[in-house]
Amino acid sequence: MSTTGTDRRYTLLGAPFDGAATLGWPGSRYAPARIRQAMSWILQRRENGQIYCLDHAALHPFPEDLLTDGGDVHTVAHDLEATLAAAADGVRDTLAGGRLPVLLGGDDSLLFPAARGLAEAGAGSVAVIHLDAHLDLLDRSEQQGTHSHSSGMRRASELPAVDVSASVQLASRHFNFPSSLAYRADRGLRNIPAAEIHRRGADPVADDVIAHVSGADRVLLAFDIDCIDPAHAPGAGAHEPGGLTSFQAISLVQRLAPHVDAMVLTEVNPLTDLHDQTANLAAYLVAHFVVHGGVTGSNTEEAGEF
Ligand SMILES: [Mn+2]
Repeated sequence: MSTTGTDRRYTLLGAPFDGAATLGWPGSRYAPARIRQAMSWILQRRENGQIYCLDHAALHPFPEDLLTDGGDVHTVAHDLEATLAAAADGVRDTLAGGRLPVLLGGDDSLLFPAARGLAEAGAGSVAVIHLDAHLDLLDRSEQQGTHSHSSGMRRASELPAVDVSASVQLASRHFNFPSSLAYRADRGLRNIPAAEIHRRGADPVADDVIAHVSGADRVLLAFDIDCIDPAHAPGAGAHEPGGLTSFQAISLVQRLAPHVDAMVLTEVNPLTDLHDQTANLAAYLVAHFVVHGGVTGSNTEEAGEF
């Protein structure tokens, strides 16, 4: 079970790389800069080490060092392997320094190094909570190779430390390869499609997920922005209708955050975005992740009556 407590602190790492976006639209290399810019709008609401969360009528601690910017990892545009290694090193080193990484892609090939970095940070098992319209379980193909943005979850699930039966995929929809179904069944990888989240609601699903991953020692939240409906997140690598609303996505992140040890947020694409709508949503997802995961002791009474 991941730790919760009062002293969790986060470091933002950018990975401005979309060289493995072998299908869909490239452009996520521009996301870290745009998400950081959107983040500054949110952070200016801090006062005296606190922020007021209107969703729960609560004051939350937000000390200066709750979220710091560790800069970009050393991506190498022509070298996928070097880029993935740099991202994994960044995640592992951040954890070794006692902080929790928030890795901003970049395309979804970065799921794999995020899982690897979390696995390498210590002994024990890792569960992955994977929010994505797609399964990303492709083994290999001529066009996409073995480590594209369609194979991140497949490669992560092959890491010895990853407990596949404690992992879960959320918000998938439409059609995928029958071989991916066979792989899921073979490995015991759970799937909660978007349709089920729409039926059951985000909070009951989040509670279910928290119970499902509770057997693992550490938990990765792998968030492909295309888990959200293109109406809410047009700046993505692909458009898959029927996705989560921005509210459902924020609700899931708020509830899951205390149980998560690292986050990777991928596929935000400023080149298909509309007035930075998706970069802004991504910044809010990160802000809710660190506010709700980083510190306990929020004071609802102090804020609740006004
Ligand atoms: Mn996807």
